[in-house]
Amino acid sequence: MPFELPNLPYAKDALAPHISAECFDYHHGKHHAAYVNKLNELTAGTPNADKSLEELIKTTEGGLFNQAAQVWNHTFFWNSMKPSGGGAPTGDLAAAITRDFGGFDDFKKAFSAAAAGQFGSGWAWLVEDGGKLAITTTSNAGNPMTDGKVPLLNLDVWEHAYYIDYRNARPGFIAAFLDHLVDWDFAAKNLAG
Ligand code: MN3
Repeated sequence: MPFELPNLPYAKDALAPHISAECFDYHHGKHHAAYVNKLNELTAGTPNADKSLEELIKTTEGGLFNQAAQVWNHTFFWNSMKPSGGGAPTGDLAAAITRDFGGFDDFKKAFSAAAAGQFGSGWAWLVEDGGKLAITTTSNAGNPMTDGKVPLLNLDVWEHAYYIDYRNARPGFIAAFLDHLVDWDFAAKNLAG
């Protein structure tokens, strides 16, 4: 099968108590795996089986887009976090956040509000858009690459991302992501391109 489920970049209990091993059993082991399996079904025996996820995201729509984007979005999300992450970025990324949001606290408020305000299933993103940083949200499987933006980090706000550990309290999950999990080195690497 051309598309494979990547391993988590850390042990499944490494982000506890903020994200539990049980959550990863479902979110990575069931949800992410299902997107990979469905993408393999949809592309089997077609030229799309030889394309990259990025190509599929930029050139398809409907069911095929949904599966390809969800595979990419989840791998990107696992890499947007690390054990003992969170806090403020440093270096060029910190300077860009101050330049474009006014300061790190202003960024946190804006990102939290966007992530909490995404109605229904979707994603919150920090992106680079025409040389400036911006916060955006997408519905369902949406990915800002389709609008020419460069993803720097993302946060899954589908209910399946937090219901095991936070039940309905999405804001608690968002706060844990920003305070304890986000990997600013990953975002800085994406900004540097
Ligand atoms: Mn998810």
